[in-house]
Amino acid sequence: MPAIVIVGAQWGDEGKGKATDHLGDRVDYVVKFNGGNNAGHTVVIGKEKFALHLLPSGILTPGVTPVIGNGVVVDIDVLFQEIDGLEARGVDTGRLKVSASAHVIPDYNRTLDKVAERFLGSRRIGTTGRGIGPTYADKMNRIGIRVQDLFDEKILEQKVEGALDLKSQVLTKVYNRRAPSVQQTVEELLSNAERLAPYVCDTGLLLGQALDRDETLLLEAGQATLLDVDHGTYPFVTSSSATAGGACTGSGIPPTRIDQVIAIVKAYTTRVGEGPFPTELLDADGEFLRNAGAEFGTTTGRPRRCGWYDAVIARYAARINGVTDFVLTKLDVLTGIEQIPVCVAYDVDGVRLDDMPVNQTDFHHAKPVYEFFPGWSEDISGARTLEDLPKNAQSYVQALEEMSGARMSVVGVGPEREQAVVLH
Ligand code: 2SA
Ligand code: GDP
Ligand code: MG
Repeated sequence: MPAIVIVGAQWGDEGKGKATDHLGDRVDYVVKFNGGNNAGHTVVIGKEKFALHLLPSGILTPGVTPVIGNGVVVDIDVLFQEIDGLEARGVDTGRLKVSASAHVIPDYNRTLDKVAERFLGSRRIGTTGRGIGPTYADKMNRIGIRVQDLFDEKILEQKVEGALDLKSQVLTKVYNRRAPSVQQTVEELLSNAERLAPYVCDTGLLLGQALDRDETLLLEAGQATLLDVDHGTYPFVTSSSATAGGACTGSGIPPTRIDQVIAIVKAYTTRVGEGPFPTELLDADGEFLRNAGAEFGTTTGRPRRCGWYDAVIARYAARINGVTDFVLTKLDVLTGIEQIPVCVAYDVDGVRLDDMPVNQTDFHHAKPVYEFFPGWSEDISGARTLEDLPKNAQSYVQALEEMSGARMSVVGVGPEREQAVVLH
């Protein structure tokens, strides 16, 4: 059986962690294929709340093998902080596998991320400051440090020297910061290498063999479609491939082995960081969504920008990712709103567009064309079947399905594992 991909359809924080955890007991491997500890996935199990950053959400399911794929960038200190935190709460993390080809985040890249943002001023991206962008830049620039380099000190020294030859100039001449010495960086990277060694392997081979044995893989994206470096709202994106295509390059699984692509989409929209957001609400409605949906960054605590559901974006995500199923989350947050606006198209300087504009400037000018749907006031957090939902909530889900380009298979009605209506 299959390889299933889970992606975010919007700008992240759609509830991918909960969805991955929900599928956890039906899969053998959960693979994180992009991003790093910029991600924040919240999983609520009974009274316990877990915030995962670098570890795949499957770490919480006994029997599942969690895998950090080659497409991930790894902050080794954060990795062990997370492992220690989970172990202290009784979670067994011993099955974790880490790709030998994943890149590591040296301290100089955290510094560069933060100072570059300050330097950019009003043109900043609003990054999480975790060194993600500079580390992917190094990967593409072929001066990155990989997990496997930590196990050969001579090679590591050569690679750090090569990287610092270029990066020291930027740190000192452009940003007026002190550059670390080669030895300092080597020591920093080696400090946890011995502890890391037992987790490291050829994860592509491991996953390929698992597929040959008919085992099930869940490939879990960090961030989301509109934060993807190719398909997102560039330059206001993260620096990795967060769409379904990235699941292949970031894990070593070929496209022909992917059977299902599930996109997680919120019943409204949020974004954290800078960049265009056509349905953003800067009024009391936005405040209502932020409070009712507890929309604050899982990693940085930043308040998330909130707006209505955008069907243009959902259709785009369906197309780019080849979505087979949507999981619609946080429907419960809309309870109590009399008329729910949904963006069905954009008005760009007087022209109606049903698809994402090709040009970024047009996207900055896009004004939402709204249709309105009657709301409901009943508490829906206990609903488990479609019939348990009020008629207007059923119609809202149906309308979103019709305009979003794929079927809605699950509807989330609360943060807990079992708070979901399964439709297919
Ligand atoms: P980066 O740090 O280079 O990846 O930032 C680039 C952009 O990507 C956005 N980004 C995110 N957006 C939503 N959620 C993310 N994870 C955390 C969460 C965020 C947090 O789950 O809440 O805690 O603030 C995430 N990670 C990156 C980022 O805001 C920039 O717009
Ligand atoms: P991710 O990055 O996509 O995994 O999402 P986050 O964990 O950053 O943010 C999603 C938040 O919504 C988390 O706090 C989840 O516990 C919560 N959540 C997920 N699904 C639902 C739902 O259906 N209803 C409500 N009220 N909260 C949900
Ligand atoms: Mg998140």
